Amino acid sequence: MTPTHNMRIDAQRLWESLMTMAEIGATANGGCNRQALTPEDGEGRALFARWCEAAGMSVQVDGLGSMFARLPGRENLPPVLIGSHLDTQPTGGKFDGVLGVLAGLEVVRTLNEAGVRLRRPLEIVNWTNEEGCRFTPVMLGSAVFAGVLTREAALAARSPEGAVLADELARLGLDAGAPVGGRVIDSYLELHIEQGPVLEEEGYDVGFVTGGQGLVWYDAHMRGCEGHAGATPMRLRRDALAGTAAFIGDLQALAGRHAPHGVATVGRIEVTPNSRNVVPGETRFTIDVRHPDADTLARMDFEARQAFEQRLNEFGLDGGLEQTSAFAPVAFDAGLLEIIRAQARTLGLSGRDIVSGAGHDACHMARIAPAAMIFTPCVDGLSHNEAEHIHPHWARAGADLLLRSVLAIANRP
Ligand code: HGY
Ligand code: MN
Ligand code: MN
Repeated sequence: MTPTHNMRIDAQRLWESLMTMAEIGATANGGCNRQALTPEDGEGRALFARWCEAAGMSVQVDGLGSMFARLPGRENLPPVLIGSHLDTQPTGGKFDGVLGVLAGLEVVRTLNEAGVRLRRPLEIVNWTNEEGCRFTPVMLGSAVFAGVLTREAALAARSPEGAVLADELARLGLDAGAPVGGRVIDSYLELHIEQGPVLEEEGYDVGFVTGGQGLVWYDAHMRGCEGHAGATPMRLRRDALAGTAAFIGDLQALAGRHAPHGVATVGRIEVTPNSRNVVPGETRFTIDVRHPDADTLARMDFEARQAFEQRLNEFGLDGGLEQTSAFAPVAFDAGLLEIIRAQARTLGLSGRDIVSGAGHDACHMARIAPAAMIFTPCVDGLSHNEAEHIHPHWARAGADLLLRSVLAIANRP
């Protein structure tokens, strides 16, 4: 048996697995479109399951379709979970989420080759609907597992096209009746690309993620009066899109007032009737506001709502804001982070503490067990973009650190 203190993953095999998975839902511009519970997601899930079974793991699927590939331990103790997600944005990249799931598989493949049996069982997780773009809320599978969201609310979630999550599970042959969560886990680790510019700009191999920022999502609509684009004088208009555009400007100013960490985004907008010579009567749009400090996030929530009401009045509109996702900033486990930093030192990897700008399943898991994350840099900090890219040596460094951290954590007394 290989001594564990100098074990490393097989970087070529990991890269090949990443590229094979990226072929599923591949887009013309080099990205991936495997939105949650679509046929493409189903294909990716099936491939992952085949790989896990070939590596000697048994795969369980919970009532929301989250997958748990289990490697038994020497002792029947609560398992260490390592995972992330295989679902992507519609114009997503090859690595967001996928790196964490397939690096977990690579850890098991490496342990098997070395004949190493961990003290605690290990489970690799593929969480359902992490992205939140097809179904809201974001990080839905881990939210129900962690008791942050009810199973009923999750099963009833509807996509913008009207698909219901429960029906999409059934269509993929997944059993919505299977249990979700409610079991003791030892700890949770997630490897993920940073999705921002810091680690690459500062030249670090890895990031020790100390926490995740808080987030509030809203669905908003503004309603005015459709009219003739030529004959309707400006003074008589109730233009829903003009009001929305002014509010979007307010959100930019809101983030600026709470710089450098405050962010605000309108990512999706529908205009009715969306005709070039009709004054828009209605808009429906999404809002995403985030900050690492809870009080500041609450302040941003208040200011956003205030600006929304002011613009409704100013443009003679009615409308509303419905909060659809919200979670507070979260701190990851100091003990796990110390183990990860120590393992990075033995691997000779340079790293720094960093707070995650993106939300991750680890943010929910931290509410029920010690959790921590490892980041790799990504090229130009780009993610949620088909050009998302990491260098193979970054994938190697992150996966090596995940392996060594798993060995230390799963075998600790
Ligand atoms: O929105 C997020 O932070 C994550 O990418 N789902
Ligand atoms: Mn992700
Ligand atoms: Mn993402």
